[in-house]
Amino acid sequence: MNEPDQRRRLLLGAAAGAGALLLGGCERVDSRVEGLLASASTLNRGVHKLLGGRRSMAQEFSVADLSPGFRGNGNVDPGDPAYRDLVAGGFAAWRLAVDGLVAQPASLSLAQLRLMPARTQITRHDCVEGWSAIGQWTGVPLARVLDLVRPLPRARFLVFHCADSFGSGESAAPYYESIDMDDAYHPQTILAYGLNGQALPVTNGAPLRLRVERQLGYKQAKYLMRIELVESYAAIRGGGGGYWEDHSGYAWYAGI
Ligand SMILES: Nc1nc2c(c(=O)[nH]1)N[C@H]1C(S)=C(S)[C@@H](COP(=O)(O)O)O[C@H]1N2
Ligand SMILES: [Mo]
Repeated sequence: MNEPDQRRRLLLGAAAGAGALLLGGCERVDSRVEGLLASASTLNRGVHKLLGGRRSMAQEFSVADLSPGFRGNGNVDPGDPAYRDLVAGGFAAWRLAVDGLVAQPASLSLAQLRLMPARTQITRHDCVEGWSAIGQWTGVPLARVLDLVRPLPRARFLVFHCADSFGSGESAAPYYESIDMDDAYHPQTILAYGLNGQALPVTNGAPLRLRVERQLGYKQAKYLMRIELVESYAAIRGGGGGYWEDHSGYAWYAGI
């Protein structure tokens, strides 16, 4: 039996188990099953697993398919003072912190990231606001960074903390996002420092942004400052696992 078949069988088995619990009456529905059924994004994630598997690859394109330009969306020129200082210094002082549930926390400069194995991929970005663009991204596979920091067995999610925020003063809410380990180790999940053969521009998230190619635009966190490995994101900010999840009820798992 090949691997997707095995996964499918496991999942169908789990679904049958859940059904049996439901038939047994409400008092017997265990809370894990309730949580699963309550969450559309969990269902979406389950469906993704079922259809071809989470390890399937997003479509890649050729240079001929590239959009003439890659538009920016959301924050495109963050005014946050700490970020302005980094821009002014040509990002020489920028570091990516990787910490939380890891054996070996790291603080990585752009030069260090550029020395690591690189991957270039041409993919389509789909924004829920109704536009798409095809761009060529270059960066270090997130899996290689995880190899350096060695996640602890308890780590289940990666939270990406960004330099930019929406709103100002007291009500300023930083952008952030999160993904699970399946996506973190996926070969097309990269920390990109290049777009269309150039250094990643400020518009698109300089100096480093996430590309997690099987999910929608809002998961592609720009202006990365810190990756925190956690067991749960429930206690972080609004608890939804991301800025738009917290503020507009977007699905946590935005599979495409
Ligand atoms: N830090 C940060 N990341 C972000 C956003 C943002 O405003 N801030 N916007 C998101 C949304 S909704 C989209 S569609 C893409 C846009 O990426 P682009 O500016 O490169 O087009 O980034 C996502 N990541
Ligand atoms: Mo978006």
